[in-house]
Amino acid sequence: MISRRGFVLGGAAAGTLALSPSAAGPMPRSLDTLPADAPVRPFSLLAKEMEVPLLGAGKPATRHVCAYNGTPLLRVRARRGTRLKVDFRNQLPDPTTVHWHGVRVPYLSDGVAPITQEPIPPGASFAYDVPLPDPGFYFFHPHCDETGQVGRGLVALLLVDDPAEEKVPFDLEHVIVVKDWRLGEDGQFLDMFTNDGAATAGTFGTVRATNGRVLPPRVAAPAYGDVRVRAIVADSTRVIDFGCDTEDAAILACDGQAIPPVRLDKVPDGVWRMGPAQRLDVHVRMPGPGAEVKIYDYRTAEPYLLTTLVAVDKGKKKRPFKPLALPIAKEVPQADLTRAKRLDFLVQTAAGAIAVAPPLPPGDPLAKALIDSLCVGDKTFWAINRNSWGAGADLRLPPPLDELHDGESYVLSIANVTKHPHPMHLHGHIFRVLSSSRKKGVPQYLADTVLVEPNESVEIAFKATSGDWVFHCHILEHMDSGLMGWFRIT
Ligand SMILES: [Cu+2]
Repeated sequence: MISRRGFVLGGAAAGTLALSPSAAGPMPRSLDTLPADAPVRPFSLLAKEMEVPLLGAGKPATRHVCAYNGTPLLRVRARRGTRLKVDFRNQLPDPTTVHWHGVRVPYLSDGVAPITQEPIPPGASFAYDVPLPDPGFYFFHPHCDETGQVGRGLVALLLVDDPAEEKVPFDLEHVIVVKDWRLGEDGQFLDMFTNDGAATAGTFGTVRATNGRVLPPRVAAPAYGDVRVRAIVADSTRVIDFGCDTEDAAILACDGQAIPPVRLDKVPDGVWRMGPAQRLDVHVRMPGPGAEVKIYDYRTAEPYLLTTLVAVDKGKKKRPFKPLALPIAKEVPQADLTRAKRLDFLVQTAAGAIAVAPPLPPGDPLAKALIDSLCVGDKTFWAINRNSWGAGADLRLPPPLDELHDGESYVLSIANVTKHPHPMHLHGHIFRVLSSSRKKGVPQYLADTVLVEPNESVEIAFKATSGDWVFHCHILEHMDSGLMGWFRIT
């Protein structure tokens, strides 16, 4: 089998040159985002399967949970301005890569197979150069069989601290990772990709969980104290309406990028809608001793409890609520809107089966192995401006959505003409969400992922950085069934 797969990989490299991004002309320069003398932190990272009692004690443990460094939903902290020198080893039974979501890395460290690197085979290693120029709340995950590996838990948080934040006097930080598990009654994983799901809102987990556990956390916090709640939707499918049952709460950052605080009760419906990959920092002021603050996902018919904060007397006195602002980072390149070029993109359903280029029929086991080894799905349901990411036996890389220029400013208009929301993620950039055709009264904010709802169009602006960068939906089955394109920026 190994030699057969080896043959397939070799055949792919030799036979389908159109898959290589170099077919689109000379590769762009991979630009560093920190000075060469920035402090370096060596970081060993290992991806491996393990057995974890996801359903709790007394229930069957789940096999084939994927984790980094032996810890499902691992948390990594680093200081802004540090360079992570990542020594990554793949001990999974399948190829993988590591993508540093939201981090402005040189594009050759972006982890997108087959655009920026080949998939890392089982047993192999890869060195990632990960400068951390901006403070924020990031995460990392594979960009190869993403639906399957992320679905089985291969996600880690990356919290990049700014020394200036240490002066903001929070009493407690609480992280909420929204990620369901897709398990059968025997506690074992079900298929993550289903045709019905991929063609609609995505395939949901069967068990809801917060921070990997079925029981929502109950956390003690000082009465009248200030809690920094940091929420991430690490699920492949679920969209939530983040909210809480106190009026003393304010949004401080979106996707880890600070904004002037916005009281949660001042945004429409008092909730912040977040799709897969989106993050939110919220300041919650605790009530008096013994009282509780409940944080919910209000999107489901019955609000789903994400966390209970329990106020414990620590001698703090009651005082009026005033949101604690986070320092606003200055390093993120900003678009010049007076000179920005406008580009229009339509997120749509695929017109139908696309032409199959290479000669292997889809049922052929070699074609299946080829697909597995090259990190593409085998169905096409979605498209951007009529282009679908290569799927099935169609291993051609689509042409770039556009060729942009390093240092120039762009406004992207993204219109969703499908019946489902799509959280659209642009790699390598932190963009400004300028406006929405549907959400009024929402301030502009910086982000790396923006939720575009049915019949909505949003405008985002960014200053382009050299590289080959993908732009895709973060409902992972949508991405795996066509909803991805790429920009070549030179
Ligand atoms: Cu989508």
